[in-house]
Amino acid sequence: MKTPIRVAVTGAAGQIGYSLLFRIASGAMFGPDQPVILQLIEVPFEKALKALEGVAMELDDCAFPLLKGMVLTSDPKVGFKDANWALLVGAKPRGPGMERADLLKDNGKIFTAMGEIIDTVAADDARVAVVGNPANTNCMIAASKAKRLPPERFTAMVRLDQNRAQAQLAKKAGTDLTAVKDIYIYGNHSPSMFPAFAHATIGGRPAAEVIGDDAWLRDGFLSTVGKRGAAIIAARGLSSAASAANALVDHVRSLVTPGAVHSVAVKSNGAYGFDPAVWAGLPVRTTTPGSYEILTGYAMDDFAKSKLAATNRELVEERSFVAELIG
Ligand code: NAX
Repeated sequence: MKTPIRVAVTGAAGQIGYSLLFRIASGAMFGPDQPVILQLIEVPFEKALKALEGVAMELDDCAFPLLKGMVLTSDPKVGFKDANWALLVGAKPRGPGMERADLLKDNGKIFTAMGEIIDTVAADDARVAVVGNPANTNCMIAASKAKRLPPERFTAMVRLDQNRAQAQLAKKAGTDLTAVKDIYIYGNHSPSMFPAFAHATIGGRPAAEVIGDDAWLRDGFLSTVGKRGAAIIAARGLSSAASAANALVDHVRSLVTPGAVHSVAVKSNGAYGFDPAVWAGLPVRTTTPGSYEILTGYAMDDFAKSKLAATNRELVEERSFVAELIG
């Protein structure tokens, strides 16, 4: 039996948490032979902590053989202690009438503190995955506070966008989902993100050739994927949760699987013309478990370049709103 790994999850009593924790404890994230200890972090309010207790009771009731322990806490110093993975799901939601800049600043303060604490108390091999929005910028802020853990350990999730894009291409082409390959997300996790369809293939042929509808690819496809979160809120009355949790399982699973090629928001280091200091969705190949290289060889046409420039502008603007928190 392998040694259990410690997985810290913030926002554990929230919507995504409720779909996520059971998948982690079942082995879907780290594999069927990897025991886990869940370190569940919530805000210090009775309602949230009570709800967290209920979730923990249900986890007990699943009798997952891989679940070797749980820590329930509102103290991040306890929750992140010795964590091998820190999954940052909790964030302050945008309230009515709240400006985007204020949302960025409020979350910036939360992610500043988290970055500092993780850097101080987490395991030496700690990896961080940020889901809480605005995910790219929150991730950049947390990474900026780390002195011990290098920036490449901090990733943000754009996998939900990749999964959405793959599903839409399969639907349009009328093919099985597994026939769609090489669709990667560039830029921000926001409607400005760019799924680079020119590189996608369906059944081994260029997706554009199979679909034969360039206007749809440039317009309907991009807006459907970009506005999918809003469409789900309009239909369900709540934001995406099970699909977001599933995407985080995929994000981490791919990051611990050498050879996997997938979309992750990482420090761009200038790839594809992104500002070197922003965290941008990019195609990466996992090298060793938890480590990756950015794939820089995809050619971009003028249309793609204009989309990359637009999503980069948004990331740079987000960075400017939180400039005083970084560094
Ligand atoms: P919920 O509001 O259901 O749950 C969030 C939970 O986080 C709450 O229980 C809250 O008490 C807790 N929380 C807030 N601040 C915290 C802190 N500082 N420490 C610990 N816990 C804290 O939201 P949910 O639907 O679960 O969504 C969570 C986050 O994911 C949101 O920021 C949301 O915008 C973001 N999303 C990101 C996605 C992505 O692809 N990157 C997609 C789905 C989702 O919208």
